[in-house]
Amino acid sequence: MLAEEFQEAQHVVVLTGAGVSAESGIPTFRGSTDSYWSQFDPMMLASVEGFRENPKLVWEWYAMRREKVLAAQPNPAHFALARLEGLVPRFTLITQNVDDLHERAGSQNPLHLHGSILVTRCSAEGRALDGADLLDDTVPPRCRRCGAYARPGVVWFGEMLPRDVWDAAERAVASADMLLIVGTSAVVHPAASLAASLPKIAPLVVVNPEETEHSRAADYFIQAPAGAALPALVEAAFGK
Ligand code: BV8
Repeated sequence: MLAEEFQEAQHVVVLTGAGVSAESGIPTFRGSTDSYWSQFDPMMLASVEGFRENPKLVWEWYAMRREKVLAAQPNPAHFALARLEGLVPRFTLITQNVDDLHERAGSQNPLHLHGSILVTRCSAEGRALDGADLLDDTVPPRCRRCGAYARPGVVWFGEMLPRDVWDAAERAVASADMLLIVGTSAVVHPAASLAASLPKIAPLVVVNPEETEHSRAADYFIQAPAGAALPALVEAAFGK
């Protein structure tokens, strides 16, 4: 049974997507409810071309999303994963999310495949910029050193993932004896293909209210919201 497999697992790896933050009130990537912004295609807004074509619109979309992240609180799903980390011999959290709710729930150094919405970078130099580095007489603000627009520190469609983070994520899944995939539609690559690195003997557990490519291949599919399913899983396996 799943609870026993959790108790015996030596290295549990978890991959999360926007669904784990849904119960914190952060719209999922494809499920945005916000009227004004739903007129735009997130695939366009979250792309290099989108920023090049309309830097002001893209900057304002991220500013709106950043406000939602700062106003949000971690939910029971985030807290359950933070508890699980201290209950298994080895634990690796990989997230596609650009929010910091895993960290605020107590997870130690999650691997952010797609960067962070809370980081601002120079669009030319790539370096992180803080307030003192910005000329804010334009929208987006500009890098004080080179004059290029500032951009969010996320990985856009058409951009490479940070090599070191991706390699660490692949190595973790390849050495896992259980992979838990929570709250992702499994359509974004290469994140979605991480599951293929899981050793055949290791169970794949998927938590999602909807079916996905991953759930169809799962050994255990828990069709429920993460905020309910994850605390129940940790309680059943460890009584915590
Ligand atoms: C790259 C940061 C090399 C920005 C994001 C191979 C095959 C096909 C396509 C490609 C491929 N390789 C590359 C591509 C192109 C592209 C891609 O994948 N396109 C797809 C969409 C067709 N990938 C890339 O460009 C990647 N780069 O591969 O580099 C390269 C370089 C140049 C040229 C070619 C290749 C870069 C991808 C990174 C994009 N950046 N985020 C930002 O956030 O603004 S991805 C974005 O989508 C978010 O990070 C989000 O997390 C992520 C994935 O979406 P999900 O997390 O799954 O969210 P979604 O809304 O889709 O689903 C939510 C799920 O939660 C649902 O299933 C829902 O049922 C569930 N849910 C809802 N409520 C709950 C819940 N679950 C649990 N509990 C709940 N309560």
